[in-house]
Amino acid sequence: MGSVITGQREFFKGINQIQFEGLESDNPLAFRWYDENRVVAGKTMKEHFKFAGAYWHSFVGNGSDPFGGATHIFPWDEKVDPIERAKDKMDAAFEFFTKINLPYYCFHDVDVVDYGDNVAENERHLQTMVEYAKEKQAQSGVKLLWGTANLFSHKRYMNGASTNPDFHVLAHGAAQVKCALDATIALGGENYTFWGGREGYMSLLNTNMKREQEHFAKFLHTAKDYARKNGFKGSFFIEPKPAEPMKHQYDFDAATVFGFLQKYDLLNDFSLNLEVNHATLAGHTFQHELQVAVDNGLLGSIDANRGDMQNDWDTDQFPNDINELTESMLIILEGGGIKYGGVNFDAKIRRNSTDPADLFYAHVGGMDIFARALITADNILQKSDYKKIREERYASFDSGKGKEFEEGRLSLEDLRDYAAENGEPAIISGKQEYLENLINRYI
Ligand code: XLS
Ligand code: NI
Ligand code: NI
Repeated sequence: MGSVITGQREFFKGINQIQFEGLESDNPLAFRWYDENRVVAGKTMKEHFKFAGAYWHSFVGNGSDPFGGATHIFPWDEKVDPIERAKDKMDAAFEFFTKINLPYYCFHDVDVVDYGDNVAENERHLQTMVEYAKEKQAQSGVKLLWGTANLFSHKRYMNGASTNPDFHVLAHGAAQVKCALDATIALGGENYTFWGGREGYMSLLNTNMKREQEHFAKFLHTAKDYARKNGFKGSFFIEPKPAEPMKHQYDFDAATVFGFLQKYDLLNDFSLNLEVNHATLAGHTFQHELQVAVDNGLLGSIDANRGDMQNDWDTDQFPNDINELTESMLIILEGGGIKYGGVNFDAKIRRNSTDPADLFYAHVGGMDIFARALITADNILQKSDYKKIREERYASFDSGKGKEFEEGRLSLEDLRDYAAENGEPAIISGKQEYLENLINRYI
C-alpha cells in the first residue's frame, strides 16, 4: 500500500487511507474481503483485479440527469482558469485513488481538462496535464490502465465520429484520438479503449450502414498503426454496448464485435472491454459476454458496474450482486484471467449520494464484492464437483464415435448408422438446480 498523496488542499478531509480489516470489522470505511496481498489461485488480489477508478464518473459527473442539474458540488471545480481547475481535479483524483488504494485509473481526454473547438489548443491543454499527471503517478505509484477519447459529447459528433457521414467530422475524431494516444503513451498507459458511443445510427433511412462500418474499421486500423509506430505495446479495447445514446450501436455485443474484428483483420491488436450493464442492455447476462470473450481469446478488460432490473438504461450503479460476480469469476478464472486490463469502476454514485464519503463506500463495496466472488469461485473450482459435472456432460465425445466426430472423421451416413444401431438415447439430467445450489453453498 502506498502513501496518501494530496495536493495543496485536502479534498476528502476526515477520511484516511482505507485498510483491510477483515470480516470481524464493522467499520464501513474498511475492506472486509479485499486484502491486496492475499494470494488466491496463484496471484495476489491486486494482480487479479488491477482495480481502476474512472475519472469521468467520480470527478466530472456531478449528479446531473436529463431532468436536473448538479447535486454534487465539487470543491475541485471552482477555479476559472481551465488548467488550474484541471490540476485541482487531478489533485482530488489522486488523493482519492491513494486513500481508497486503487492501483490504476482511466480517463477520457475531456475528463482531464476542458476541450473547446480549437484542435491545437486542446492538444496544448492535454499535454500540460500529462506533465502534471506524470508527477502524480510518480509520487503515488498509481498507473494508467487505459486512456480514451470522448468522441460522443461534442455537438459535432451527433451523427457519430468515425462513422459520421461527414469526413470533416471524422478528421476531428482522429485529431482527438491522436492526442489521447499520445497522452496514453506518454503516461505509460497499459491499454487504449474505443467505446463507440455514437458509432451507430438513429434511423436506417438516412444511413449507409455498410459504408459507415468500413470507415469505422479503417479508422481503427489508422489509429492502431499510429500508436504502434509510436511504441505503444498495449491492447486496444472495443467496449460493446447495443444502444444508448444511439438507437443502434455497431459494437452491439461481444459476438458482434468478434465478427467485426475478424472481418476487418483487427484480431491481433484488439480485445474486448466488457461492461456489466452493457451486457444486460444487449439482452445478455454479463456471464454470457465473458464466456463469449474467453472462448475467443478476447477478454481484455472489465468495466464493473450493474444495471437495474426494472430500468432499461445504463444506470451504472456500483456492483453488489454476489451471485452474478461469483459466476463471472468462475468464467474468468477458468479462462485464465483478464488478459491485458483490469477492473475499472465505470460506475457512479446516485444523484442523491451527496456526502464525500459516498464515493468511498461505493468503491469499498465494489472492491469487496469482487474479492469475495474471487475467493468463492476459487473454492468452487478447488473443492466442489462443479468442474467434474460440466466435464462429464460431454464425456460421450471423449472416446469412441463421439471422439471420431469431434475429429471430423464421421460422415453424415456414419452418424445415421450410429443412431440406427444404438437405439434411443438415455434421458440425462442437466442438473441446473443442483449447480445453482452449489454456488450458493460456497457463497
Ligand atoms: C458508456 C461507456 C463509457 C466507456 C468509456 O456507456 O461505458 O463510459 O467506458 O468511453
Ligand atoms: Ni464503460
Ligand atoms: Ni456504460
